[in-house]
Amino acid sequence: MSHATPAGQPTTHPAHRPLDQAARLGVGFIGGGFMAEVHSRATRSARARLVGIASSTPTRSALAAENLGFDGFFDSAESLLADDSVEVVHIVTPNATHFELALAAINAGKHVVCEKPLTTSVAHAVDLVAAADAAGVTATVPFVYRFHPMVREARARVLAGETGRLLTIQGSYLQDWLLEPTDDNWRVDSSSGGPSRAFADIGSHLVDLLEFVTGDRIARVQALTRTIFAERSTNKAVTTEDVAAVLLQTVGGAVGTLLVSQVAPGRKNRLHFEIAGTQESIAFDQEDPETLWLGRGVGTQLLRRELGMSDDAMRLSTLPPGHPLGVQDAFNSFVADTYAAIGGEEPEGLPRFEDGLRAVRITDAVIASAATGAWIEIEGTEQ
Ligand code: SOE
Repeated sequence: MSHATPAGQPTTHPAHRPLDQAARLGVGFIGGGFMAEVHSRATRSARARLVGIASSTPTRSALAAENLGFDGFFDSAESLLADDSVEVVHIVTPNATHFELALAAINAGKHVVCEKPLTTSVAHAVDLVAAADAAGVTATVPFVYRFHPMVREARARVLAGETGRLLTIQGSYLQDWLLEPTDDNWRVDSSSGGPSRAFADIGSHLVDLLEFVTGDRIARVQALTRTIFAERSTNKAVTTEDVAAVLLQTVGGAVGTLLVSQVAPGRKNRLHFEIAGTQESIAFDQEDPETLWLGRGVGTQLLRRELGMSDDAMRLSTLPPGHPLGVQDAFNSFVADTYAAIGGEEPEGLPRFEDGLRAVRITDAVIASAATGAWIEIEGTEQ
């Protein structure tokens, strides 16, 4: 590994740091873009060592190491994986590269955090789950919206029977960052993003959250997708969807609808769900994550984060009530729990590769249904 910045300034070698630092988990990143920034803040907050980073070229790796505060950089993913001081690898690269990189990391004996979607095909996600199990490594996927305390509170209410039998689900995840035909990104190109774009990118968070909170499972889906702009500034023959509308049934007998769009004007990152049981409805909005709406025939209320909530909600309340927590805090809690699992603990609700596989299966079913109009069963769902 090189320990120089692009400008040739020396950086601190791990061997020169105080001894107590040596006990900290050594972390390496593959990928140096927007998500690497978010992950690096969480890694630092968990007091792990940012050992080194490998991006697409050595120059980019050096720049990312400098910008994100890593000790150094690696010339390639291979050299990062060969370094013994890297114990856990975060994979924050385009979707289509996840499978090979995650498999190589597992084969090198590393623990892995791999961005969602875990893979761009079901077969590859199945292989990764099997490989991580066989190697006995901790392997997680950042379904970070699970880490908002109020999401845990919603889940606890469902588990405690407060909502009654689940009747309906209404979920949406709306963004507008691809609103204009001039907006473009690697996610738009199926060769880097995979065959699904909007659903794989953000629908995956939505279905993960719905199954996590309700404890029910999506049994079958029927979907319509639309590509609003067949041509964007760089991608001239776009095949991935801007919009997906889904009808669903759960194993428990509930029915529901999902709307996922990356062309919804004014909606920046609005993940919203409302579930209705026989006794209570619960609504959550990711852009206002400190509250839950609790609907009742009589006694409807807006619950703000407060003392005395469920143990799991309190555990993730890293600041006292009245001090709003946001998505970076959720991210920090996810990474802290991943590292705790590596240390032998069993944190509640940690999204692992099996959960990544689950979202890949549902995405695959959505795309298959949109192609034929047929209802598609979600493979691997116990009835
Ligand atoms: C872009 O659509 C994106 O950054 C997603 O990739 C993230 O998973 C989501 O949390 C926010 O939007």
